Amino acid sequence: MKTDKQGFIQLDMPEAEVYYAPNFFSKDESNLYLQQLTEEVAWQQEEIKMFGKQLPLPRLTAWYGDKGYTYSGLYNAPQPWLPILLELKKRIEAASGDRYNSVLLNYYRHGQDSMGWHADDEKSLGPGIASVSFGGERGFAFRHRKRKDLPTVKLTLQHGSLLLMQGTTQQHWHHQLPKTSRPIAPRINLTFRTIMG
Ligand SMILES: O=C(O)CCC(=O)C(=O)O
Repeated sequence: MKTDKQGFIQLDMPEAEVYYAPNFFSKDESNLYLQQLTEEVAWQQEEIKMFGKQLPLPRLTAWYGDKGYTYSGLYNAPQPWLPILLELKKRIEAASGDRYNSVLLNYYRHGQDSMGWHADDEKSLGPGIASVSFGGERGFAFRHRKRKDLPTVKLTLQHGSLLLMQGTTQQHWHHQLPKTSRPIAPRINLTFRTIMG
């Protein structure tokens, strides 16, 4: 691992640009953001069609920003930005050098809420994604899409951390947030994105 951007660790991943800042937000700020986001965001229980059945997503979600977005066959109509989301966006843009026009929020109620292996590689998405975590610490993993010789890269996403996925990361790597049987506090994740066009 090497440090490149100030305050970030660069993960050792070929064909990717992934940077992690475990304490991007202070503990006090993080506690406040966690509480405000829990209360202010319009959390929804979405369903997806799998194996011919409508199944609830294993997490609550919300989509805010300038543009709508489709993933896993689900269209997300954008809700207008909340002041707290604009405040977070500004701070993250200053650190990452990218600009975002949308944010997907995920609320993981407990260890059985999760996100399976995927890449955020839709054609309409810009390459820079900034992922912010508040609440219970969860494991997170990257797996190269083709090279089986490369090990899975694992990290723990801390309360108040920022993970930047840039460059060709989504083209070459999948990521996931696995389930855990450990008792775990609720967690909120925000992925700031750029929808093009
Ligand atoms: O909750 C997380 O850290 C993962 C979120 C994620 O992979 C996504 O929104 O695409």
